[in-house]
Amino acid sequence: MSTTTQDVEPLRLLGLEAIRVALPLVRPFRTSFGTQHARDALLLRLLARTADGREVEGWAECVSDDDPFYSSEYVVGSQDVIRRYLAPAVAALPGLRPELVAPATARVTGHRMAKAAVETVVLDAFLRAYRMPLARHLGAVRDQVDCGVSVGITDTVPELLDVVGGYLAEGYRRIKLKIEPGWDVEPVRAVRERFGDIVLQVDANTAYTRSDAAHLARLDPFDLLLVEQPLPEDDLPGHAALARVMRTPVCLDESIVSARAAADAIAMGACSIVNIKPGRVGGYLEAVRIHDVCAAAGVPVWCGGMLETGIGRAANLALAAMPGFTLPGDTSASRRYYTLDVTTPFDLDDGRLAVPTSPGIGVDPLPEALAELTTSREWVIEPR
Ligand code: SMG
Ligand code: MG
Repeated sequence: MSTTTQDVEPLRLLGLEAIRVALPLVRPFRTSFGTQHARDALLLRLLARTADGREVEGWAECVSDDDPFYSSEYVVGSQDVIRRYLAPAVAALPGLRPELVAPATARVTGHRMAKAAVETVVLDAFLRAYRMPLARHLGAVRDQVDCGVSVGITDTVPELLDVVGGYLAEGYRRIKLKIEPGWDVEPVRAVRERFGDIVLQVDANTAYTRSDAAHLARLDPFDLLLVEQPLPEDDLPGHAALARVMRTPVCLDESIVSARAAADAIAMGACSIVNIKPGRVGGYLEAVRIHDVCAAAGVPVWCGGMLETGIGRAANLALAAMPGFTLPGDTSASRRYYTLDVTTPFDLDDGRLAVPTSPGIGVDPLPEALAELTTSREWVIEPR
């Protein structure tokens, strides 16, 4: 993996803009922690100058939600910590390089989604400056990736079957059902019975406790690919105990906040599969380290999703093209989320999305769409 940029000149920071965009979801997304109707997303736009005097732009998306329910981060807080702490720390660097961002911001505890956005906007500008696509920089081995889709909780089982049937007709290669206590064995049974041998998995978003182990083991007869994050984020021993009583492989999402967390979870038998979300772990550089830890341990990984706009989605597709990403991700087509996205939409082709090939993340916002969706713009570092 060539994830360092030591061999090229750093950039000089000219300005950093925080742009908030509001995107209504095509259908509400219900999980064990609530129902989302829209995304209030934070985009970052970096202006920088190369050593040889060229001006370059970088783009990134912060994946925090409106509310601190999936994680402790939320979009207003992310923008605030970027404004007060992260951007000034980066602006104080003598020169900008992606791998300097994490050390420069390490004094700030947590706020990984905000840190990821800041690191990614530097990474994007840097790779654009040197005309290197992110996928190639990360060591991608494929030019398209297998896509799954995450299906929210519905009011009734027939409604769920309609939604799943629609996604299968669109070509998705894997279905993930959100579950919670009271919505688990029956919907899984119904989907398995109706659609037969599809690739099927479930995600509980921490909704169960250790005492639910015997109940969760009732999912075993349905041959699920995995059960994602059944227990609280900080309960690795509980996941290890659950993995001993369930046949279904345990996959972790919320618990995996770093490469060290991944190594620990694997070593203690708390998971046998890992969902990698760059935002949750502080950025693409840490995501690559998690990929490498998992690959060394023979643990398959897949790319999670945070209802990203095309800006975040483009970068995730580059990550998902790395060799260890052997399972379909939550990298769904743009139209599964939004009727109008900030970039040219990503469309499914035979259940796959193409990995962008242009420099950096490989996509730009469409000016008209961006203007229509924007709710506020703020220079967190005034342009100079
Ligand atoms: O981007 O398709 C997507 C969403 C995938 O289910 C998804 N994400 O726990 O994995 C997860 C959830 C959390 C995010 S909901 C905002
Ligand atoms: Mg999850």
